Amino acid sequence: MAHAHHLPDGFLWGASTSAHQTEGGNTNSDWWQFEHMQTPIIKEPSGDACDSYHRWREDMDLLSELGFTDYRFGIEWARIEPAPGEFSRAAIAHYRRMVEGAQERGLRPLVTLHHFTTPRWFMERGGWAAAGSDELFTRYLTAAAPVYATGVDHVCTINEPNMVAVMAAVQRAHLSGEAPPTTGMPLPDGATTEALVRAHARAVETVKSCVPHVRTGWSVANQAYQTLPGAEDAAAPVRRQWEDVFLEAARGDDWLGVQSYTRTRIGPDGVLPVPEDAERTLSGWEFYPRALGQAVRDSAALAPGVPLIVTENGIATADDTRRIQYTSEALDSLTSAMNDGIDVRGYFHWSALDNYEWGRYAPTFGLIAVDRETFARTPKPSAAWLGAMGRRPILSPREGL
Ligand code: IFM
Repeated sequence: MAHAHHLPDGFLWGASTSAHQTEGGNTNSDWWQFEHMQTPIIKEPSGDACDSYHRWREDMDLLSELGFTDYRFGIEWARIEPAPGEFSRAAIAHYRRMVEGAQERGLRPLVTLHHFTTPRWFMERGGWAAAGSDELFTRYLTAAAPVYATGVDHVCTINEPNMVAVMAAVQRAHLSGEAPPTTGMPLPDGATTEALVRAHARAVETVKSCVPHVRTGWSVANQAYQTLPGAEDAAAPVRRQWEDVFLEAARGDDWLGVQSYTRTRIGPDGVLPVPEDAERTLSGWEFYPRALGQAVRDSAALAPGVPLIVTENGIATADDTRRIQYTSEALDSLTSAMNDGIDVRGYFHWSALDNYEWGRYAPTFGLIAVDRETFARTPKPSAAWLGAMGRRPILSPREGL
């Protein structure tokens, strides 16, 4: 039988957002450009998103009132460095105000430096795989150092590098006219993977040389792979290229971010589709909350001794009772893993707000609803339920999970 689990002192308890998905008007980014191309991936452009570039105070007020003690948000390279080597003091000051605003509200900021979007000029010169990309990234981080100089304990260098490398593979196929894979996603682009691993190592060095006390890490999109008997050969390259190489690159880091939503099953012919009878979420993924417990266990196995932080976990649904059910089961599996000795230091729900889900607004991941016309914010019951645990930091795993 599982026992009530007292969260360790200082356990981070928050919600997550990213710059591009919430700010609106991120016109100088590669994604804005992509959103205005003819591609079936894009159903609608991001437009004003949640207008959080202006309404971030309201977002933070709500999170703090709901009981959260931590907030993960991103800063936007495309705004901070609108042209190569040209830095915006106003954008840096904006993000500095956000850090101070979080502190004033009792929210500890976890700041993401790169979350899928880059300046247009960076993509036009070849993106991550082009020579010198790591140099450019570190130059941006040095210029942005005033943002995280004080009041920030945790910095995430790169969000989901494995998804960035997969998107690079998709883009390459698109440009060269190759047929997209019929099931699942392609393997990550190898050159992009190598460049990101290098960029992360250099970013860690740079951030620490600017602000030595900051704890650096990166956040990997964990797939909770389940290999069916006899499918080991098919699974090996997928697991290695999609996940293990990115987890191994976190060895020696201050922490490793775990982002988990669902599981991925692999059969002898490769990644299997979601079972016919399974409940699917609005993003099309299998409703499988216990993926989180597996995700932290798998991460700990590949990066032994590195403290873990769940930097994203959540569900796209229009039925908030399913969000509560999902999150409650996910937390049960997390606390079971912690009871088994897995070192987890925090949990951030994805997402604080209903936001731009990379091509469309329909998959709503938010604890807080956002009116698409007025931008009015309305916390859902799940927000009060989850936030309250921040004030009463005890999670009770139910039996049998
Ligand atoms: O919205 C994304 C986020 O930007 C990265 N992790 C997964 C989320 C849900 O798809």
